[in-house]
Amino acid sequence: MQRLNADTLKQVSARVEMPQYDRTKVRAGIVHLGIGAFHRAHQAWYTEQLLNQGAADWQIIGASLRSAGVQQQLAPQDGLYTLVERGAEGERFQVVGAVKEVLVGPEDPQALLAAMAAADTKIVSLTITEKGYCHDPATGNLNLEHPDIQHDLAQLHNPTSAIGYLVAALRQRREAGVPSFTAMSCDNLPDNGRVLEQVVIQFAEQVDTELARWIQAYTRFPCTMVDRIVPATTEADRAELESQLGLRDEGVVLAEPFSQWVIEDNFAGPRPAWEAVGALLVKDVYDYEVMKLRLLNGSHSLLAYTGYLSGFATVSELMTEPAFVRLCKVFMDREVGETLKVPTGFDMENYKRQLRERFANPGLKHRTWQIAMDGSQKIPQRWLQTLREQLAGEGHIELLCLALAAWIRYLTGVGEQGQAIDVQDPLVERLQSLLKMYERNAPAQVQAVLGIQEIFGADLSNEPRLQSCISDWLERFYHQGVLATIRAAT
Ligand code: NAI
Ligand code: CS2
Repeated sequence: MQRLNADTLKQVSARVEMPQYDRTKVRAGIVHLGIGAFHRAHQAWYTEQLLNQGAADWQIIGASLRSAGVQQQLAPQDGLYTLVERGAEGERFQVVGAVKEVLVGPEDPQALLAAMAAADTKIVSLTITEKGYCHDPATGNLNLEHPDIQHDLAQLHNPTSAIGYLVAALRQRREAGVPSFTAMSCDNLPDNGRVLEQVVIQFAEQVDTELARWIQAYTRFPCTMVDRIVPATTEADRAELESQLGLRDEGVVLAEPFSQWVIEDNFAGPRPAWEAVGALLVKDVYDYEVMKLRLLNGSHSLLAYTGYLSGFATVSELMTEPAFVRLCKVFMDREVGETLKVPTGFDMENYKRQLRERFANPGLKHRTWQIAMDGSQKIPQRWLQTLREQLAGEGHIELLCLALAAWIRYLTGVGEQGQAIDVQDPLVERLQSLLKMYERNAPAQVQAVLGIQEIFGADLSNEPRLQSCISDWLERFYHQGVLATIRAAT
């Protein structure tokens, strides 16, 4: 089967939307670190619409700081890939041309630094996952013990972390008299722009305090709230698209029809007019971020651990089980809803109902295992802030404790039929050795995990109400199983 590329583009079936501009006549003004599935279905998609409207300065140079996988997918396709939107009403196909090329940091760090230091590059955006910020999730401070940070402080000319790349590129720009750029985090972190600014400045202070001052003065770190459910693409997805497209596309990404992007209007220089294609430019992103991280991502993680342990491989599958729909609704309405400030005129009930419909979208096979990844980096912003506010207000914590018990049960790495669970987490060794020490002793396991202050901070580590509530759920999971427990509790 022929491969999608600039030459075969004209063979693609008519029902596929195409780039409406001459890709040889547009320039790259954005470098994106972490060119995974989400970037290609979200930021690149918004930018594609702008290019289709005639914008000429905003093509994207994508970069991976980890593997050459996406470069190997897109380079033979001249950067082209298909975005497939799947919803309950059907699907839509669009070939996206916004990605000019993909660089691989580990293979050629100087090429990537040159692209980031180029005067045409006005924006460096990031989707590097929560763990890519090398920070302490509880405080937001740069983790100076992190091996990538240790490496980059010693060899800044040859960085490995995104933080190292940003500081090295900014140093080159300063030395060359090139104005600074805007560093825009598009990851699911609260105050993501502030977190990025803090770790970049703290890193630069270790290298050169004058450079740190320059970055503070001239670089901008806008916060963003990003939202579109984009599962990892499977081989089955690629094979299915091949028959629909009539061409092989290794870089295809799948997403739900829904998309939202709220951006703090805080840029160092020129920027794309993303507001012309549906993004929201605002003074303050905080309320949008909190609502999305606590309601959508908080529920996603709750359903991922309880669903996976109950034998459900995907979110749409588990949303066919009434007990999970009830669990999700009560969690949203009570545990989370009670802590949210509702923007004036915002229909919160509709937003929550729409979230449950999005979870139930039969067009997407979003694996519970994928969402369950990196819990130690996700849980602080998805559950723990809500928990702190509920504890302070003597409010409801039951289902937040159920969620934490499910996470701990998942971390043991042994499923309810004794099958091994492939737990992916930067702290997996530490977490599993603690749990192994107190095998199936729920109170001791809970106390040990709560004791990890990088995750739980000093306050939650010593919170007695938490200890007993989480242990009760974990006991029930060990004795009755997760699904039976949830059916009985909801
Ligand atoms: P992905 O697995 O397709 O891509 C992850 C990207 O991050 C890859 O380019 C990888 O090389 C890079 N990466 C991973 N660890 C890194 C590290 N330590 N340092 C630097 N780069 C690193 O995942 P996907 O779907 O693109 O998601 C990425 C992030 O986007 C998520 O963690 C989340 O913050 C955000 N996001 C994802 C959504 C989704 O539904 N997939 C929706 C909203 C936000
Ligand atoms: C998911 C998110 O994998 C995960 O952690 O909860 O990627 C989720 O799909 C997005 O935030 C939706 O916008």
